[in-house]
Amino acid sequence: MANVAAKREISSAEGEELSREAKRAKGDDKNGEESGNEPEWENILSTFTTTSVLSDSAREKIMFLHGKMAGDEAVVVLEKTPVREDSLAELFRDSKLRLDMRNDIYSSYRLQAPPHLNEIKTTVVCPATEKHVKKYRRQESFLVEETGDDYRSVTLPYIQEQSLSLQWVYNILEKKAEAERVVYDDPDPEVGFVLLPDLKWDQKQVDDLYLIAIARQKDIKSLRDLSSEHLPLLHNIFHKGKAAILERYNLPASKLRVYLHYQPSYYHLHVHFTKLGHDAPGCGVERAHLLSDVIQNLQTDPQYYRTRTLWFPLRADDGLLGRFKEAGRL
Ligand code: M7G
Repeated sequence: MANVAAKREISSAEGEELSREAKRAKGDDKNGEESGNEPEWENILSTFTTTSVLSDSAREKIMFLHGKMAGDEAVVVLEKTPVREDSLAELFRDSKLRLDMRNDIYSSYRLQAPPHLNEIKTTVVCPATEKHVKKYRRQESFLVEETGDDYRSVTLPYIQEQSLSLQWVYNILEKKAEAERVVYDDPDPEVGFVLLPDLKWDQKQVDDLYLIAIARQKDIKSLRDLSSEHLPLLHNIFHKGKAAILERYNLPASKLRVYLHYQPSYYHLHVHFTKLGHDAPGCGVERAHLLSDVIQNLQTDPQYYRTRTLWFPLRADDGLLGRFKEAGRL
């Protein structure tokens, strides 16, 4: 039967305490310092040499790098994490400040925080394929119009040849990886799914909550494969996913953006749960399809996503864009 795994200690106390608690998603045991169960420090990046900066943003404080690590191609993403409300007292007490300038009532400092309050979320893909490198390279995008026929004659053959490996998805479904991070697991082979924190979320605060629900059914590549026969699965993900997030993070459904990507990067059905107000990458109208709309559309027309024209952005160097051009569709 379905079960909520490793319930979080986000308190349901009232008032200020509640909002403070709700903002702080304490790390899983694996990440939590108080558990005394932290993984060992390691520096697999000591051998990383940068080939190029794929993209970066000073405002978002993120940098995507392509390079080599012990002879393998690698992509590394470095992202400064937000200041956490629950660490403010420690930050003010234990930091060092160096004055940069003072003028009248204004002053500016460089603050050196204790190292554990100044971490950089680091994502490593190694060995990385050319497709990974392209995924992170800053590129101009083009909006593509795909009819049901285009999907079958252009897109489907391309994704059957070219998709990114789904090994990480199968590892999650078979509990071979990230098992301790799972928030909710419904093992039913038809309507079941695994809900867990997305790779992009460091789980330090609920403000940028990002989870994914991965369907247990293995033969649904994307939105395009959905028909009314999948409604029980979609309802199950929608309702149980929201309930699990309320229970674990104290975040109600009215604060959640629940959607599928089209095109996704990984062709195994999964649903994104992000916090409303958090500008998650890929949550724009050109790529995100609200699960509630998907359900309604399938209720109205069982073959909706197999027949309708769908629009989506593709980067300039995406092979699929080339196929649309060759087919005279762009
Ligand atoms: P997508 O819509 O296929 O593509 O979503 P996108 O990456 O362009 O959004 C796949 C989602 O799975 C993304 O939000 C990824 O951050 C997330 N993801 C990818 N990988 C390889 C992992 C992983 O290994 N573990 C977890 N937990 N999430 C992942």
